[in-house]
Amino acid sequence: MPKKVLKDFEIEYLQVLDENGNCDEKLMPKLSNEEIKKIYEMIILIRVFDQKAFNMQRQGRLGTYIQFKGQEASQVGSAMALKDDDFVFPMYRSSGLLIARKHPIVQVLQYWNGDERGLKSPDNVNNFPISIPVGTHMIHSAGAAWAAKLRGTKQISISYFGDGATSKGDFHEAMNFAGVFNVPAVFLCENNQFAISVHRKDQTKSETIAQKAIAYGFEGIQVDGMDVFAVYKATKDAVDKARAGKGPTLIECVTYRMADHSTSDDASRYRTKEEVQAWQKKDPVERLEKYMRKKNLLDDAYKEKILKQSKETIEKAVTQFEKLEAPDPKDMFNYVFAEMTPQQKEEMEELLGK
Ligand SMILES: Cc1ncc(C[n+]2csc(CCOP(=O)(O)OP(=O)(O)O)c2C)c(N)n1
Repeated sequence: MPKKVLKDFEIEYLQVLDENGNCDEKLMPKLSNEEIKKIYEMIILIRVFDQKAFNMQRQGRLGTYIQFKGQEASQVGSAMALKDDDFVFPMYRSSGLLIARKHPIVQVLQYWNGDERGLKSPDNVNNFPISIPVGTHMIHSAGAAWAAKLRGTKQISISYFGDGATSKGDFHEAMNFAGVFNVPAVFLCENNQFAISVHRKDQTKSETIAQKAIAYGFEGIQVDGMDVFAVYKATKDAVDKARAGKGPTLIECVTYRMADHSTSDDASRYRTKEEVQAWQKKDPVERLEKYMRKKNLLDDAYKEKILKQSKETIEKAVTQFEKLEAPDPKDMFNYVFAEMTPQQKEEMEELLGK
């Protein structure tokens, strides 16, 4: 029987910086020393934030929190390749991304304390609200990309989601739509190996997530998601391509969720210490520091200074956050629909003790 040979049935794997901080100069994206330092400083800032937010949740000072430790390079590397007016559709694990996208830290804390005002995007950037429902925002992102195309604005739209989200119909609908209408969309999957306790290998029979793009007629690329230069390069290439009218890209960042799924999870029940330790060796911060030391961009004094500065920035935001007035609980009901449903009215009255 004749066989159909598919073109482009190859999945590129991109790594620029290895675990020992050695860089493949041929693949290294164009970044000035100042830009590399800016990337490093943002990575440290969000790592400090992540730990602080987790600690605050444990101390009862924050309602809930979702850690992104291990995924800093995926979030900062991709954010640095975007323009402020590009559309960004984050997921619940995207706090670091939002901070890298100029979202005030105070507001990120506000959001995790149950105050929806925390998700109001600053006027000068187009950050959409965090999607707690898994994957639903990918469709919105494809739609925003279509709007940008129809308006001819040269904006691109990017959505962030996990490996688990690729099992949702929304992922396939968004990818199909984006392919058919050739919209300027980038789909960025942070494949952190888990959907709560479900391991990546139980999520899909496909060898890679990236290859799923082939079925929708566009390019998929797999990158080392703990290598900030690889993530930056892949995102920049995808974004430039989308802006030039050449359609969508799926980027799979292969990374690891170092922490529990959420503050209500205990990952030690479904994965071994050895597995976590093996991934720790790939840590995005350590390998960037090793690289920067070799290039004389980092020494102990600079490292200490950045850590201290980051802690101060976060502490300042925490102080500001803790002085904020709590939101009115009625807001929960008031702004869902133009008018409250009878059930909402009943729930509100119950909450207010009427
Ligand atoms: C539509 C929907 N279904 C189920 C859930 C419950 N849920 C929360 S997180 C999660 C796992 C998602 O895993 P993945 O997409 O890999 O992202 P990760 O949390 O690993 O970053 C599930 C099933 C949800 N939030 N939304």
